[in-house]
Amino acid sequence: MKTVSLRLAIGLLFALIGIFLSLFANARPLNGSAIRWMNDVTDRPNGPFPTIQLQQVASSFASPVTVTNAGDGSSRLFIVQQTGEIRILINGTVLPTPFLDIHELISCCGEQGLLGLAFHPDYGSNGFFYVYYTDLAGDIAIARYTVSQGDPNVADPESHYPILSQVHQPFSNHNGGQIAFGPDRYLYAGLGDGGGSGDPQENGQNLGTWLAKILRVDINGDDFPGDPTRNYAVPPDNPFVGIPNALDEIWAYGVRNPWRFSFDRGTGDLLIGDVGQSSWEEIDFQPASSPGGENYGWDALEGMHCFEDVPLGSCNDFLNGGSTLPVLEYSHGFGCSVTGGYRYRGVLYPSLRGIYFYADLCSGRIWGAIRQHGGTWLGQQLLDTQLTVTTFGEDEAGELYVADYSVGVLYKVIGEQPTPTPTPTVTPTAAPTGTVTPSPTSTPTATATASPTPSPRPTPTPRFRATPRPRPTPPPRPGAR
Ligand SMILES: [Ca+2]
Ligand SMILES: [Ca+2]
Ligand SMILES: [Ca+2]
Repeated sequence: MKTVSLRLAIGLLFALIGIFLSLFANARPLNGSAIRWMNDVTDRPNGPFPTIQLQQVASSFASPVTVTNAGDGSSRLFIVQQTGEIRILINGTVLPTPFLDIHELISCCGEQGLLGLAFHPDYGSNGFFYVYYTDLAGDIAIARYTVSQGDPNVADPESHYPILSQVHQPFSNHNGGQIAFGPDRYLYAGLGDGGGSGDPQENGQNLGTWLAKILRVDINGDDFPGDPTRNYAVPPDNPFVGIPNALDEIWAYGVRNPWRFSFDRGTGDLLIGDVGQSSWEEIDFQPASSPGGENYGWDALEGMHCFEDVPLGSCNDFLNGGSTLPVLEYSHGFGCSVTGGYRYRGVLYPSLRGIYFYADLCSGRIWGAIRQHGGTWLGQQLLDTQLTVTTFGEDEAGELYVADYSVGVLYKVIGEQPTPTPTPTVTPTAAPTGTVTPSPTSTPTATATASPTPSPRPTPTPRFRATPRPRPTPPPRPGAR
């Protein structure tokens, strides 16, 4: 009898340890800091691709170009309007007063305007956030603002503090526009090649300019006390620090117009949607372990194809190890301008986990991509919409959103509902009385939502299919010519 009790006790102990471990394994970081990195996320296994739907969550935005969250546990979404305002969506309601309105400071629109927004990783305590815009002269500016003292839903308009100003933009197109904090808490900014067509100034391969680059700066310092247009420090491990004729702020180069990029909140990897010229759109991948310095090939290459072979024959070097080729590309038979998105790390739709979402601005097609074992990526069209997708966005929990530029509607990306886990049946132990205990939980009914998407086809990246679909081209095409 004593042995049995001991075995029971040991068994119980192991069961408790098991329950504790499983709880721990399933624990997700809570809201409250802007960036949550989970290094234990493994790559999603091969397929199958999920079906998705879009669910409208808000409307009446004017030209939305960025959607993000503050990471402060407030569950708010911040929607950037190209015209210069940041709107707040909370509990399904768009607040009437903008969080910030800087329309008087910006040039707009076309490819110009207020283009990017990122919250400081410690926003909850310091109230700092950063905006990326084209100034009245059409040049690139990144500035910091601070939330107001009295109202968490209104920023202090007087708190303008330049981070990087007056970056000369020779043409009105290819202004880049994405800013985001990386897992290293540095601020990354994507700048276009300066515009025009075919990179006329050859900025892509020129390390002496910030144009056509991903920059990486430390916004918590100022290495240039005598320069009011530069208020940041250079991370000492930036790849070109100490290299002659190369600017210290450069993290990666050879991009044409990296309109939207994102860090995978699961792995810290960087995924860049780089808008092509007239034939190929691409997604570039940089692992979190990268020390930086990647050359993404523009303008020798457009996607995985020769673009400007100068000097003659040099293009082959770019194709054969001399540059970092995209992991995904598609031809202009499927659109005209890629909108890079996010890798889904939310909780509501397990079928979407690990899928990288991206879209085309002109065709409205939305793709999902899976990173396969070995590191290659497989893309699959998930929806063919009539939307003008300027941006994706993540809320604090990692759920994904898509903005339609033309009519100003925000949608949530919806996956298949997970099958409800049946409630474990508790076997009643010899009920002493005859009372009937009602079942504690009635199993929720799974609402089977009919998906309008065609069933997933095992087609590889869309570059192999070419069925152009005529559709009026809406503005702004981030990098049309
Ligand atoms: Ca050129
Ligand atoms: Ca300074
Ligand atoms: Ca490229």
